[in-house]
Amino acid sequence: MNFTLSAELVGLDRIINSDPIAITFFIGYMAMFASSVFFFVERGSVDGKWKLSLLVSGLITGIAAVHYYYMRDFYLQTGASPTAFRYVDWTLTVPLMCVEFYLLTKPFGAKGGTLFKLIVASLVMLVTGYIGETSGVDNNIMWGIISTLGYLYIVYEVFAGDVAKLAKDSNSPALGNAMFLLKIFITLGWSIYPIGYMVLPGNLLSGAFEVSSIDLFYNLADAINKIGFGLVIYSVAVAESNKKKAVA
Ligand SMILES: *C/C=C(C)/C=C/C=C(C)/C=C/C1=C(C)CCCC1(C)C
Repeated sequence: MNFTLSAELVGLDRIINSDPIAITFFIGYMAMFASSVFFFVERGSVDGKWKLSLLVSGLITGIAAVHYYYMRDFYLQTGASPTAFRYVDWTLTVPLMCVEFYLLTKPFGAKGGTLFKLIVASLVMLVTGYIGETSGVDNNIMWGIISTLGYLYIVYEVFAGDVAKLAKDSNSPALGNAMFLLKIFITLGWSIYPIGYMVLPGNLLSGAFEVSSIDLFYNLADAINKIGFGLVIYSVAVAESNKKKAVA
């Protein structure tokens, strides 16, 4: 008998023959999906003012799950990087992470202007990053540098700007702990992305890894940053809700 494998089966076969990148697209999809279910369900068990934060956490992983669903198929069928899907996903989810910083510090006086600046910085970072990834060998270092300026602005806001000041003045140990962890996420966790980007041909780390490993970097970073970030928010929400219960 003669078999012709459909594109889908060829893709699945590639996974079975252990293509680590394909596997991380699968795990990424499932982990994002499961995290969304978790955040949406747990929304019911925290205090009123934390429900919005958990909703946003669930939206972040939910939006990512949908994009991973498509990115996984795209990768399986073409073997290429799903760059456009990736950036559409980030353009929605990174501003939502800025919203999380805003919601955390809002009870202590955060202003809409701070949120606006964070969102503008994240859009500068992502739009110039996308141009860099798609504009070819000649200019990707330059676009990468402009993108990094947007990134550094976010780091500045969280370490020394309005977000940092409000968190400090809040006198809330739960918020203090959460901010400590979120700072680790945006410095160490988020730095995986520019490292991945530098693997592009013509960039600073080109040749150090296979170009295709850029997806491995991005998939790993997304799982850490989206799910981990959400869990930190969840832990403050639970701690603050219990505190209130104990007082009552
Ligand atoms: C859930 C997705 C997240 C948290 C994505 C974050 C993405 C970045 C921090 C990307 C940063 C980049 C640079 C700082 C320079 C090179 C281009 C980028 C866009 C990869």
